[in-house]
Amino acid sequence: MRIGIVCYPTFGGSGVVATELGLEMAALGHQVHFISYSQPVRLDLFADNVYYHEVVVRDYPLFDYSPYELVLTSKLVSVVKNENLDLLHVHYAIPHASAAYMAKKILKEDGIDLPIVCTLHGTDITLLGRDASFEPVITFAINKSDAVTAVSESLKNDTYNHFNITRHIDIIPNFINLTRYKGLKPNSIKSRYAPQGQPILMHVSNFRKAKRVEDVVKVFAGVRSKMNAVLLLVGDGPERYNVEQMCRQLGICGDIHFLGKTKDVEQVLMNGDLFILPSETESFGLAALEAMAAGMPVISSNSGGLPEVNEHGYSGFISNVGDIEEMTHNALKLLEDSAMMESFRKQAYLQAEKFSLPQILPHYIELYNKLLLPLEESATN
Ligand code: GMT
Repeated sequence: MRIGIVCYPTFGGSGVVATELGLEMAALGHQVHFISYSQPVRLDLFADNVYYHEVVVRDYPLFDYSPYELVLTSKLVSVVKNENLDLLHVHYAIPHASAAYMAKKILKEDGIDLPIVCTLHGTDITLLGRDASFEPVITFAINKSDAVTAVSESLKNDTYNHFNITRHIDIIPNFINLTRYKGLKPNSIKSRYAPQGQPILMHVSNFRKAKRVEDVVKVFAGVRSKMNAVLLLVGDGPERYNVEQMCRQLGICGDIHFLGKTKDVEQVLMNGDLFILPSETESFGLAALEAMAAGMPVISSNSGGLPEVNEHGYSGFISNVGDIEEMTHNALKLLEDSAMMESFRKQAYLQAEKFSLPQILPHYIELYNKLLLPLEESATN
């Protein structure tokens, strides 16, 4: 197959999933073309069968806002034609699905039939998509894609509840490449930030409001009042300043460390004991899955798709959004009982295995084949 993948190149989970999926398809011998405005963080350009096409938006004095979607559409048309792509898989509805639809229509004029797969990731539906300024376009683009997948049952339901969707949506959960974790051991991060061997609590996110990083700090403050521990905050974003302020107010700055963004999240996670993800909305929670792959139990909220990923009482514990008291209680329950912690560590990894690449990848391949088969049949007839 010759597949085009459109994604956001940044640290968000949708970009990570799109990149890992493309790299895996390339490893299986398919030709994969990534199309984005900057090189996706996880993209290995030296891997066989992998190509990258940058969408370059020029500034014209005429425009206050450069029309990225139009430039992307033209790029899609050009890459599909020049590279003979068989299908396009767009990740994140806005604006990728609508740009892909327009590209499809343009290509049709030249007799090219291009199937479009659209994967919904979360904020494109739960946040942006509901905005009246996007809603009609998103509804249309979802209804007109040839296949649509959502990363959790919860996201699928949200999509049906908030949009006038007249088509089938497949659920293909996010996945984890466990080989990235094989052989990794805790490294100097542990001795540097927890020199007395105290437990390390961790949180990884883009520090947006929806992540409720302040709740992470509150849970940590509760834990810290009962035992020696440190909190490592990984990532960066708009809420960081407020969170730093809060640490100062609580007088626990010395035990909270901001590590910033990292490309090496797997290695950092290997040093943690307990992961905290108290999000307000989370269609899946890839960060929780990554933590579990590193053998870390997860204390999370029950929002969106999190209960599908973090099994309560097995890979960790879930609580209502904002229930700091219960999250703190569950965190202490694990941290104070080493036998229980050990079982949960093992169970967290077993839970991650349910979402491992070999479990999930065949669903995408099956979907691609289903879309391509009718085209092959009509070409041979
Ligand atoms: O969480 C974000 O703000 C980023 C966003 C993205 O597009 O990467 O994450 C969404 O997609 C991830 C990958 O499918 C999911 O694991 C996240 O749960 C989802 N975020 C939200 O729903 C808030």
